[in-house]
Amino acid sequence: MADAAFDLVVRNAQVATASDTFDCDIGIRDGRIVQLGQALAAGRDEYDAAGRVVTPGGVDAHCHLDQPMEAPARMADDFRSGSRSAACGGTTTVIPFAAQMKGQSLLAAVDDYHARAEGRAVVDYAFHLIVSDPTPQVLSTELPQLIAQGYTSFKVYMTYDDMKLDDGQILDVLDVARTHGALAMLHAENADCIEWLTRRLEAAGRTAPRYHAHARPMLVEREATHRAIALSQLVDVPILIVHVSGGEAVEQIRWARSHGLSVFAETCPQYLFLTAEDLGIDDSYHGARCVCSPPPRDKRNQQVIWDGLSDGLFTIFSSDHAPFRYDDPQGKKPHGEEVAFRHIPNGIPGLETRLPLLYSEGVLGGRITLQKFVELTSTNPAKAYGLHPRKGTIAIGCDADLVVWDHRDTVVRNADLHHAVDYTPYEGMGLKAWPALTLSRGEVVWDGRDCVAREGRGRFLRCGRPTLLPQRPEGRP
Ligand code: DUC
Ligand code: ZN
Ligand code: ZN
Repeated sequence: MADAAFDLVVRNAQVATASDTFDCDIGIRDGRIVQLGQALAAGRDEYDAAGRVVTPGGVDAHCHLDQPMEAPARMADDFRSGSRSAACGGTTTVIPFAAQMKGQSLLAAVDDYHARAEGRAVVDYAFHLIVSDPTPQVLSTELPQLIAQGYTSFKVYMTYDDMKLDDGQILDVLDVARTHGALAMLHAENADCIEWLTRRLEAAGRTAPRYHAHARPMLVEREATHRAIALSQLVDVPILIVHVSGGEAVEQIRWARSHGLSVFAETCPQYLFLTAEDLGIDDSYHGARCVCSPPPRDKRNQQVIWDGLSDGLFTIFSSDHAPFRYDDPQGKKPHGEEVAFRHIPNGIPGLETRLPLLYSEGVLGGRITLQKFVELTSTNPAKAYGLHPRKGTIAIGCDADLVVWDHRDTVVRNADLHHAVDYTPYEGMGLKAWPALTLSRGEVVWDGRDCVAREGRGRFLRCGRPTLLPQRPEGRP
């Protein structure tokens, strides 16, 4: 059909956005949504969604892909396998981290990360920065330059020896965020408390994976969350606390909100579906699979996280996909050894399962509305990182990034996933839905059976200013 009005029409969709649900056909041309309505004209291609729920493609605003690591650790997923896995789970935009090593220029870190992504990604991607060495050159020149070029968010660590900043350094980078309109993401755990506890556990011979959770109790997250809030208040700049794991951190954030502070929060599937027991109830090494930071807590804390998702405490739901193979000398068994918990690479895979888990257990489980699901997984991350409205919604003019949902019983099996990790923490879990189709800029990237995307088709996205808050008029301090 040479002169069809549309390249593709998705018919009979039950469209869900962060605010509405409506039945319509979706007309797509040149990768964008160009018409929404009933009985649209024929397209060159047609897909009958047959009354199925259609949501905007997911925006996974916290994932780690091919991030340079200290040997022997190596991330299992590069931009190819990671973005394929994303597409198959309904995610059409990923925002991993260009990480500065101490002593390295931030510009060099970004150049290196582009080289890792180019020609490999199958869905669109933007970069956050990780600032681990805020030298005068970085603060005065590199960071402002990168923010202006579309890298408008950066992560700051309060723990991890190779990444952490002290309070004075955090104040310095928050000040840059304020001046240049960037969003700072904070990893809030108290490094000195963790080190002190780790040494005591080691002295007592308690080095099995499960002790990772003992070394990072809720208290160390609560204290750092409080401190991060205070630092942002001092500078008068919004912040986003990433991967919030439980009640005591949530209480700090509620306190900040009740005092009118712009403190945003993100949580992740592991804090809804895993507990510290998944790190082991005895000294076996299997629990290394679920070693991540902050660690999963308990059932009571899971409920606090669910409550925060439904009542607006959380703004963003991300995977924190940090892919390390279990049975691998570059993964959870460094040099092939079962090591003390301090040496186990932190992180679990979750790019592909993020949306199906929350859709099944949250929306179909009656815990959150469909609108809230879209808001948390797509619209808000797109707004927070300046990608909205191109990404994160279904409206005329947006990129045609769409997920058609199939409501069917399925069981999570790592063998069915597309990442390069040799396990999923959710193996055997029964779900009620999975994407039947994922479109990225109008192209099918997941057809319900296979990833059919061409390697390298994913485009780099320059981020604008965060639009979660009313914008200050230009030039006003
Ligand atoms: N914790 C992080 O801070 N990043 C990656 C994975 C993890 O567990
Ligand atoms: Zn982190
Ligand atoms: Zn992370």
